[in-house]
Amino acid sequence: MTPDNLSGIREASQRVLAGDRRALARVLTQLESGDPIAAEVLRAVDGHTGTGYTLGITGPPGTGKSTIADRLTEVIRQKDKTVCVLGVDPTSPYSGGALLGDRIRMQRHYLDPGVFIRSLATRGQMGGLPRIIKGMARLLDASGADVVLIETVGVGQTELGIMGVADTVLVALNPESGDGIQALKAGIMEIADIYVVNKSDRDGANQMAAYITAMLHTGPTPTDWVPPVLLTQARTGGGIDDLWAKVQEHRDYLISSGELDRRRTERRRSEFIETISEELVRRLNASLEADPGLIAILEQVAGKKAEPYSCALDFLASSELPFSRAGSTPFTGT
Ligand SMILES: Nc1nc2c(ncn2[C@@H]2O[C@H](COP(=O)(O)OP(=O)(O)O)[C@@H](O)[C@H]2O)c(=O)[nH]1
Ligand SMILES: [Mg+2]
Repeated sequence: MTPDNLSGIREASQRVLAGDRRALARVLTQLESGDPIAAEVLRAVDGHTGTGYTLGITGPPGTGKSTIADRLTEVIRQKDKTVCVLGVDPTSPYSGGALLGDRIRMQRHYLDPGVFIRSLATRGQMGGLPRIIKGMARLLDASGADVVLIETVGVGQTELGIMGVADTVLVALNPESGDGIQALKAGIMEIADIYVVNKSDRDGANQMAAYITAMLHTGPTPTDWVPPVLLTQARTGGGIDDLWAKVQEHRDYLISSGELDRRRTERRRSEFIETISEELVRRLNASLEADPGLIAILEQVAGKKAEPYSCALDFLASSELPFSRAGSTPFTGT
């Protein structure tokens, strides 16, 4: 880092901590693009994180997650708390932009200095949330957000990632949804702290809620918190006050049981490990294209001049990774 960079980092960090939205937006962009400046800002603001509360909203497409986020924002603002909304949508075709519908809906909050909205298109990234969401949420927290709302779309396994970011996870489903049943079967059960049957103006809302409740009672309940099932009509705002009250209740439960600290501690551990493994894969892929030595080995392996498994282990042993030598017994697949 040059002295220029250092003073830039200091200034950016101070601005983020002061809640400067433009500085915040810039650092988020830097984080997205892998700019090392963002890592330094995260380092600088780390001691100022932990006061914000992170709420994840997930569920199948079209269930009303954005509408719920919009309504919750309204309720939270009425309580004079500040909100940051992070929308994560892998299908969004706009680079770094929101789905048009979301933008229009959230428009009324754009002029409110107590609301910061950001969306993230995860172009083609499969298997869960992009890891940098965690850093983003921490930046928003450091900037003074009382609540960080994160909307993610999907069902089942791809949504498990939200557990790694949010303190409380809401799962939104709809009455008539076969997709709801699918979601439940696909393992979304394990991630919900609160269920929301939205569009309860439609037929079958009570049945859907009863179905979820029944499923909950057959499944294992590993903690004292039994996820409640709430009915909402996000389009008109119905049930949103109750939903926010439940979120508070869950938060209180997490705090009094020590679970909030446990979740957050685990989140930091896994972010560290995930970052290393993701970075290693990224660097490996870069080397596969640029490192003549590695390219030569790869050709030998491909051309049956060398054996892939033993060669991979040899390569690891000869590379400069700190954990590539002693004691690194290879995974044997058993
Ligand atoms: N009937 C009804 N429609 C709703 C309700 N909440 C949201 N919607 C509509 O459902 C559609 C999808 O909502 P959206 O929030 O974009 O869903 P998302 O894809 O889960 O974010 C929109 O047309 C909303 O207006 C509701 O309570 N009742
Ligand atoms: Mg949405």
